[in-house]
Amino acid sequence: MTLIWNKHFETMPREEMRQLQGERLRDMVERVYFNVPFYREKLQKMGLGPEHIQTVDDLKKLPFTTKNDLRDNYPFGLFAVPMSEIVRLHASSGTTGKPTVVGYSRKDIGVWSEVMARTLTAAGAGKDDFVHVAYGYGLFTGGLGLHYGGEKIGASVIPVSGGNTKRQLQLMLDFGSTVLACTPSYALYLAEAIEESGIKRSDLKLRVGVFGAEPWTENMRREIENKLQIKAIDIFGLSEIIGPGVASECLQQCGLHINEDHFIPEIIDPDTLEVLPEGELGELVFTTITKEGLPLIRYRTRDLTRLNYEKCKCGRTLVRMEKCTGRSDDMLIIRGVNLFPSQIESVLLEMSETRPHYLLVVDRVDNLDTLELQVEVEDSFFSDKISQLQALRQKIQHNVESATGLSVTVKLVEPKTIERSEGKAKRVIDKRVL
Ligand code: DLL
Repeated sequence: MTLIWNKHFETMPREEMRQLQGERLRDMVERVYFNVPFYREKLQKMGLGPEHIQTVDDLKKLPFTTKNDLRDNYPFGLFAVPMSEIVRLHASSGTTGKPTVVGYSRKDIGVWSEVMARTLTAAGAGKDDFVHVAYGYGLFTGGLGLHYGGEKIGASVIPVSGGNTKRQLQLMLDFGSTVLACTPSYALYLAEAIEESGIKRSDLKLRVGVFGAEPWTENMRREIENKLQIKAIDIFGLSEIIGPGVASECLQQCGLHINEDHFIPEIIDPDTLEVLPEGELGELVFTTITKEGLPLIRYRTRDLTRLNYEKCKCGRTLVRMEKCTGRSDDMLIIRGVNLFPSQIESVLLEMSETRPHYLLVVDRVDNLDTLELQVEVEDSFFSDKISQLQALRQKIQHNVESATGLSVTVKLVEPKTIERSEGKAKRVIDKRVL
């Protein structure tokens, strides 16, 4: 049985979809023009007014929006409705100290629940399922996104959140979780924990997993599917656009259907910013056309993928994006948490004992990401007592953790031992084999 949550939009003929997108785009551009000074000024400078945007073909006239624009307007500067209309705030990593803040109106929360209901339905979940949400709850959008979608389809939602693996397994066993929602690396970690715990696979009712928030490969999919004996479905999203629910696979597992009645995708060349033809690999850009709280015009995701407009075997006509495995910037995703090397640099620059010469070594040990920070210490400090170096290590660890939410192993190295580069500094060694 092919399950589709919203047949009307998910199987809409392409011509009709373009028409709808055009109407919604027009309406959205008018809203931001009159409500967001940042966009009004930007459009005015380009000699554009709402009257210039009539159809989807006019999209290419519009300017791009970047994460830096969000940072420059921190925290609420790009919101298009008064704060009294905002019912929820979430945040994700910014490129330096300040996070990227996103706001939702009540209607936005409704749209989010709708696209998450589509996501879960496409993965084969329904009202008889127990959805075990092991994505983090909090400012991260994973936990609450899956939560609202799960409730919307009438499933029994188990809001376990991340961590405490032993308890996760106990609940999975006792409550009979059927749908697992977490990052793919945590799914593998859980699989091994199940093996070690002595719990028999036949005692668990798991059937399917909805995994995302970080890149993962077909190899990793096979490993998860074999180890957990479930179907592993890829789900994609980003906080700026709505959170999870932007795109998701169906049971055919051949590309992620983009909810394009809400988010129009384009693929651009990240260097020339030219729009690329269908099927070419490039950077994914989204324009939100229904969002009220934080509508974004041509937002550059930095994720690399390609689009396929062919109708899927499942019956959906929604455009599909290929599994995303790369980015056009240096953002890392470690245990599902986004990290820009520049965030580490800001922490080190604020401390007098360290120099901003550092190297991040990322690895995956027993399916868990590890992060080591090698950092050069000021000359005067290096000759000091071991206990002082120990205290410094802890201080860096603490500062990095409070700035990024990630635990890190710190290794202090002597001045001038980290390789200098004549061009772009090499800040990261990523040893993970996905
Ligand atoms: O990761 C939202 C999410 C939560 C998606 C739960 C799926 C499941 P952010 O923290 O803002 O939002 O991070 C967004 O994560 O630009 C991609 O680089 C990466 N990403 C998200 N999903 C996938 C995926 C959430 N399925 C950034 N495959 C995005 C590859 C992904 N990368």
